[in-house]
Formats: sequence, structure tokens, C-alpha cells
Amino acid sequence: MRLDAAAISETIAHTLAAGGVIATWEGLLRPVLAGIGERHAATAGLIEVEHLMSRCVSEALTAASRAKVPTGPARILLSCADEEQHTLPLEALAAALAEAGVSYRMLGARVPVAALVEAVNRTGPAAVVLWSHTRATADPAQLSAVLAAPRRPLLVLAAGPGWRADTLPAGVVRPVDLAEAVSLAVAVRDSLDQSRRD
Ligand code: B12
Repeated sequence: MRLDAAAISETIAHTLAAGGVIATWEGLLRPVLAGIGERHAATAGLIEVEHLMSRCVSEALTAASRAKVPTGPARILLSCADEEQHTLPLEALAAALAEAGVSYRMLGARVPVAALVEAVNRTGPAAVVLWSHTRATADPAQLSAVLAAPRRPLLVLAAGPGWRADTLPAGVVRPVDLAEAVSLAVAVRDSLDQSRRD
């Protein structure tokens, strides 16, 4: 509430160093963000806290990603849905993948579907993770477009609370949390490495 960015950043950096990305996201960042969201919903205030906190979280996760840049081809494509500005969970996934030694490409916020399909066709990722935080950005046609791409990825993940399970196209997987998204990405990377060795 004091808007003390230095203290926030120090707390996040300390927790990341002590426990790693998944524990920091689940034990510190996610509860604080959810709490800010609840207070905002109840009071219509705290927008300045939400913005400052988001920036501190983003900076800390970027620093964590840069601290361990994985080698090897980037086989995982991370993207927000069209008009989706909530990037932090995807940034947490990027940092957790870096920590697990998995290379990725991050397209970030508000990716129009044509640009997403273009990126898939140009880079041929093994897995695509499409983040939607609210119903407003969860048009399943975006997932169908990825599945119909000429270089169809092995795995398409609909991540985030925006997606409705009953509207997802067949073949799309919905991870429930950060740990599951990381496990699925690691499994795809490992199965590709294995098939290359065979
Ligand atoms: C930070 C924040 C912002 C920041 C985002 C900054 C950034 N770079 O990401 C900014 C200020 C940009 C923002 C903008 C807006 N926001 Co906002 N925002 C939030 C806030 C506080 C946290 C978002 C977040 O990172 N959540 C992560 C965690 C905390 O979410 P969670 O629900 O606990 O996570 C669940 C799952 O996602 C899953 N999970 C968690 N982490 C992970 C990770 C992976 C990889 C996976 C697979 C799953 C997973 O487990 C959880 C349990 O189900 C939320 C509150 C909230 N509860 O999310 C509001 C919230 C999402 N925002 C909201 C709104 C309304 C908006 C705006 C429309 C406001 C406006 N009028 O402009 C815009 C939307 C713009 C857009 N088109 O996208 C509402 C959405 C209401 C709704 N359901 O439609 C919320 C819920 C706040 C509220 N209570 O009113 N926002």
C-alpha cells in the first residue's frame, strides 16, 4: 500500500532466490495479485498499487528468465490472446521454463490471431501456450486457427481462467496451474529430444 517499489522488488528477488519461480508464484505473487484484484473489485481503488506491483513482478520475472537463458532451439511459443493485457502468469511460465532449462519464444500481450499463426508457421513450435485471463479475450477460434496451421504444433495449451472448458476445440489441453504448464512443456521437449536420438 506504501507503493514502495524497492521493498517489493527486494522481497520478490529474495523469495525467487530462496525458492525458485513456481514456489514464488504460488506462495507470494499469485496470492498478492489475487488480493489486489479482490480489493479493487470491492472498492474500485488500488489501481496505482496494481500497476506498480505488476511492474515489479514483471521486472523480477524477466530478471529470473535472463539469469538462466536455456540453450537449444526454442520449441515452446508463449502468447497472450488477442487484446489480452494480463501477461504476468505467462511471464511466470517463461521464467519457470528458463529455470527448467527449456527454451521458449515469448510474444507477450495482445497478439492478433493472424500474427500468432504467422509466428507458428515461421518457427514451427512443438507447443503453443495461449493465455486468456478473461472471457472477453477467450475466443476459441484462436485455438482452432493454431490447430489448422500448416505446421500444427504437437501440443496446444489453453491457459488461464478466461477459457471455458466446454468451448475448447478437440485436441486442446487446459493446464490448471503453473506447475502443470511447465510439466507439459518439459514433456514435449523431452519427447522431441528422444525422437531425435532414435
Ligand atoms: C495485474 C492485473 C492487471 C494488470 C495486468 C498487468 C500485466 N502485465 O499482466 C493491468 C493493469 C494491465 C490489468 C488490466 C485490466 N484488468 Co486486470 N487484473 C490484474 C490482477 C490484479 C492480477 C492478474 C494476474 O496476474 N493474475 C494471476 C493470478 C493471481 O490469477 P488467478 O485467478 O489466481 O489464477 C488462476 C488461474 O489462472 C491459474 N493460474 C495461475 N497462474 C497460472 C499460470 C499458468 C501458466 C497457468 C496455466 C495457470 C495459472 O490458477 C489460478 C486458480 O484458478 C487481476 C486479479 C486476478 N485475480 O487475477 C485483475 C483482473 C483480472 N483484471 C480485471 C479487469 C476488469 C481488467 C481490465 C478490463 C480493467 C480495465 N477496465 O481496463 C483490464 C483488462 C485489459 C485487457 N483487455 O486485458 C478483472 C477481470 C474481471 C473479469 N473476470 O472479467 C480482475 C479479475 C480484477 C477484478 N477483480 O475486477 N489488470
